[in-house]
Amino acid sequence: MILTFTRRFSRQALAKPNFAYFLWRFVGNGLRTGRALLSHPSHRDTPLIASELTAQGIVVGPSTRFLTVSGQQALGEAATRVLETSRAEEVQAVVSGRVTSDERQKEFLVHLVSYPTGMRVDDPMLRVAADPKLLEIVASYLGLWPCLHSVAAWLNHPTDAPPQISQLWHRDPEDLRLVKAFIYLGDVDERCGPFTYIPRTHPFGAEAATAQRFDKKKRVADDRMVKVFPLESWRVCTGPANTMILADTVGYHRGGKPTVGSRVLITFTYTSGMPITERALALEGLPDWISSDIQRWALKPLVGSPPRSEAKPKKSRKKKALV
Ligand SMILES: O=C(O)CCC(=O)C(=O)O
Repeated sequence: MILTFTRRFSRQALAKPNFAYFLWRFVGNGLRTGRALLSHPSHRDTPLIASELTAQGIVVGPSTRFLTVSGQQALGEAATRVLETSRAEEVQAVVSGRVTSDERQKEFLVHLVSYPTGMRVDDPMLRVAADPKLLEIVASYLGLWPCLHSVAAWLNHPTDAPPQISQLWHRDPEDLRLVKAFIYLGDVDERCGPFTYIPRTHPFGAEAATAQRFDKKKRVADDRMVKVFPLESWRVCTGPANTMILADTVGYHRGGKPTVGSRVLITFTYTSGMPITERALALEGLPDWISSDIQRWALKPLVGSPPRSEAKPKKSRKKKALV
């Protein structure tokens, strides 16, 4: 029932809280909101990071700023595996153009991981995604304990085609407010297709109302966007390996269009317990390494089928990795 209200606002950044938002936050996600309101941050810099995310819609820094020590160790393991996959013959054949990508839509992207039968609980990517500090930051921004929605690893490579799909400015549809994390596994400069964001165009951001003029179109090209938001206001997220970006991607953003070299990254999406689109991820069980309630709440809905109180989601296409 609540989804009937929230779905109407998918891919829109609310400038002010409305009825659908209150229903979503305090009824649909009432328990998650209560847990967030009653918990105190265990990491000293969480409030500062969350307030930057609240004001700008984006925060960028080295992964050490957002992850606990064990999360950083898990990231090291995950990065080794993903980078190894990115060097596999099948992947390089797509990058060099010898073979066409089996990704029907995004020909500029190779999926490096997939979980058709569910993600293994000992997967290091899951440990990073469920890192307690990262979850605490996301919870502090959303004002509710989040749920992990998706996990992916991509290799973006140059193509001859003009910018398309996620390479054009857009808003994401998964929830009324959400957080996406991107972790670069290699250095990313202007030529590798950095993630780019227009600060303050996220829900309740200072530019949310101004940016609504683009909302009739699903995708917007640079030449239109620049007329309202000048180049200097764009946040172009270049950075060395291990640069981590947290962004509410309901705010306007666009993805990499590499011109030289490729970009390898890991990405996670966090939503409320009542997302608008279907979770693309299932877990074989609840990991035994979980040490806190916030982790349990982030992962439990992914085990088996979603509980009734959680989303009754819209269909989304499952991604298939090449290797
Ligand atoms: O490729 C990127 O940098 C961003 C991808 C994107 O637009 C998205 O995840 O919504």
